[in-house]
Amino acid sequence: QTVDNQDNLSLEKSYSQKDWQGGYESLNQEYDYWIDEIEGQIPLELQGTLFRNGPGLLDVNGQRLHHPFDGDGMISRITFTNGRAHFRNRFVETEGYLTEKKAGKILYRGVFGTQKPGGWLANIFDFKIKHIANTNVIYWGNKLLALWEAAEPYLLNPQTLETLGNEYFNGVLSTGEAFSAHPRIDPNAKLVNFAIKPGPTTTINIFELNTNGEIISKQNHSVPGFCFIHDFVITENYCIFFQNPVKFNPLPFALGIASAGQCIKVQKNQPTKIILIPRTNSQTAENEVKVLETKAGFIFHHVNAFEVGNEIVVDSICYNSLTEVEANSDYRESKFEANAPGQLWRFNLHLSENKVENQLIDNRACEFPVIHPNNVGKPYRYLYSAATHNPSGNAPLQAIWKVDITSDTREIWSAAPCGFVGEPIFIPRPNSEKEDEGWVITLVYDAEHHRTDVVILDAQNIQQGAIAKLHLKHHIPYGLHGSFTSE
Ligand code: 3ON
Ligand code: FE
Repeated sequence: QTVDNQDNLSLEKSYSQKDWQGGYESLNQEYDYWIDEIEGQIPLELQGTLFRNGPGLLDVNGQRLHHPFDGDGMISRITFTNGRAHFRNRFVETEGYLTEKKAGKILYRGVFGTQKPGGWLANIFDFKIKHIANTNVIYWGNKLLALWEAAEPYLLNPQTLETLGNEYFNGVLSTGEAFSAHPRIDPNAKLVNFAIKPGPTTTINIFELNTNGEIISKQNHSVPGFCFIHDFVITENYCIFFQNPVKFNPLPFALGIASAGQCIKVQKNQPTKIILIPRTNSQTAENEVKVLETKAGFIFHHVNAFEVGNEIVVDSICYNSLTEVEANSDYRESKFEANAPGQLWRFNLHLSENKVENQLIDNRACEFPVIHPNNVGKPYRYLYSAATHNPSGNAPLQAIWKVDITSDTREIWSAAPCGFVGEPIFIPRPNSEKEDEGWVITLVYDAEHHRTDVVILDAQNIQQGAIAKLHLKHHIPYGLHGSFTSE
């Protein structure tokens, strides 16, 4: 299914490119202050800390990075306490961040197109990629960890956000070994994560961690072919991976012409392989890896998965094609309308028949889906995501969208035309009973004031708009993922 272009023509553009671009300016300063400009009221019951990660720098001393995903990780922390909120941000001090800062120039190649200045000659046969820590941040087992899918986590001090070094979980992880940026937290008090070691055959590692932050199991699996797998889902018995149909030609990377990420091409007519790996505690009779096939385009993020008898349901955000990071282009000039939108799909995996059915749930472009933490890996009713203002076509994320799967209804709050939203986080109200009883919090870049707001919505009434809007003293560049902890 594709978006109806006729439809788009009749919809008014909800943003200006220039406004959107403002959110991709670097933030060079590290702040530490109580937020004093607040519209509305922070609910007294909302207690805890929101951590966010994302590229804080889009340039090194004026040399622009080729793509935001190559930007150094910066942690933002908002702590809610007794109706007040405190802000702090700090860069993850990876080796690459520190040495480039000192040198005042780009010294490393990035995964998404950033090259050392000087053309291919300056990059040829340099296989060293800059390790950054810009994709997610979690607080688990009393450890604050900044995550990036191609390397080991960075351990941070939760009070000061100071970088303490890499985390190896008592030596279970080895130097340079990956730990993905998309752990799933099983409501049964376990954190499940994976790691991809790509090659002609790819290794998928699966880790389960207890609440002390110790790795209690580590599995290795080999799958044929190259993998670019950014996210996964869990159910009671399985870890589920969608192996996007891609091929990797390392030659342009070796020759210094292109980055590793630019050498990944989607094979449009090839199927997506769905790999189901039993969890260590799996109760199923046949404890074997299953592989199903479907057509799914390209997937970065999944919403959730759950088992219903012999069937597994997986909800995901699918793109018809992967937007390529071209060599001589400026991502800030990116024509949204020309790129495939991410859309919400449901996959029904019929395990006994080895059959997959898929169905588009809604036309609206969306990203960064989230659900109630108690429903991870289980049947669920509500999801929240960032979405476009308009119901079809592709555009920047300007709205927070709630989808009620059971009643097939939606609610939306839009920050258009000058607001641009990030990933929503759902926070259950203490002692709540209903699945949507709680708050949805997101960072909204306000182009009119070139600053970012922390927006708190009532999850049961998204449409009514912010119950509190906290104006920061500065902007935060568009981020990736984060998490909330009430500890
Ligand atoms: O070939 C291997 C495959 C692989 C997985 C080797 C590799 C090192 C190139 C590699 C590494 C991949 C990495 C480091 C991926 C990092 C991804 C990242 C930082 C972010 C991904 C974000 C995804 C989405 C969908 C974001 C969307 C954002 C918006 C719509 C709003 O701006
Ligand atoms: Fe992600």
